Amino acid sequence: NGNRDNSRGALIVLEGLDRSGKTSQSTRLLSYLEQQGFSVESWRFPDRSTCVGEMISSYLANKSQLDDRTIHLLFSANRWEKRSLMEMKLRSGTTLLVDRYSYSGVAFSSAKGLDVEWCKGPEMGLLAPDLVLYLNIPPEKAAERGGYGGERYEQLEFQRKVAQHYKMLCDATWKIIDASLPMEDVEKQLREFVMDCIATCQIGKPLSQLWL
Ligand code: NYM
Repeated sequence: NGNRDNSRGALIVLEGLDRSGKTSQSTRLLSYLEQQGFSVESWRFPDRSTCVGEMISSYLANKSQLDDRTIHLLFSANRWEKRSLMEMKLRSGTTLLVDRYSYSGVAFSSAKGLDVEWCKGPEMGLLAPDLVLYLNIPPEKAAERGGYGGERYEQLEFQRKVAQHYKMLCDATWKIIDASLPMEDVEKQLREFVMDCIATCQIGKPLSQLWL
């Protein structure tokens, strides 16, 4: 880890609709990588532990109202407040598995009708992921999975729009995985992509920035 000059950890992001299985998969990946002896941490956005995160959490629980652009910028600020720690961890050789990132930011806000380019603006300059694992599931199927928790956005009609907006963000760092397959099959595919990605970062792939 971190001994060779440009060796670093990988920035790996999981994205997908609510109930697509991101959180379960990221837990499984974390323990797999730990068992393999990698230095790895599991992160998630929104990070509800900060002041900004508390505002977001209260908005999601419908305990406060904010206009669409304001909440968008708070989600973004919540990533910015973690950027330097993120960079430090990666450079010291720790791989980060991140449950949601800027793609959620843009997909959810633009699904409300905000302009996509406007939504991308505040994300520019955040660290670019080395790999985005998109857990692809039909919105109807996700809705059948044990129901939604009742937070804002957790409604079938809206999730359908989010799915369309996610698709516009897909680039070369994305792997699209069929998340309606059994959990073990999904996990197996994720492991392969992740192991490849970690190896590339260990040999010194440079860190880059998002959407500049
Ligand atoms: N969400 C998440 C956004 O709208 N913008 C963002 O930038 C991020 C990171 O928050 N429905 C939405 C997507 C989810 C909700 O996420 C809470 P989670 O993973 O359920 O805690």
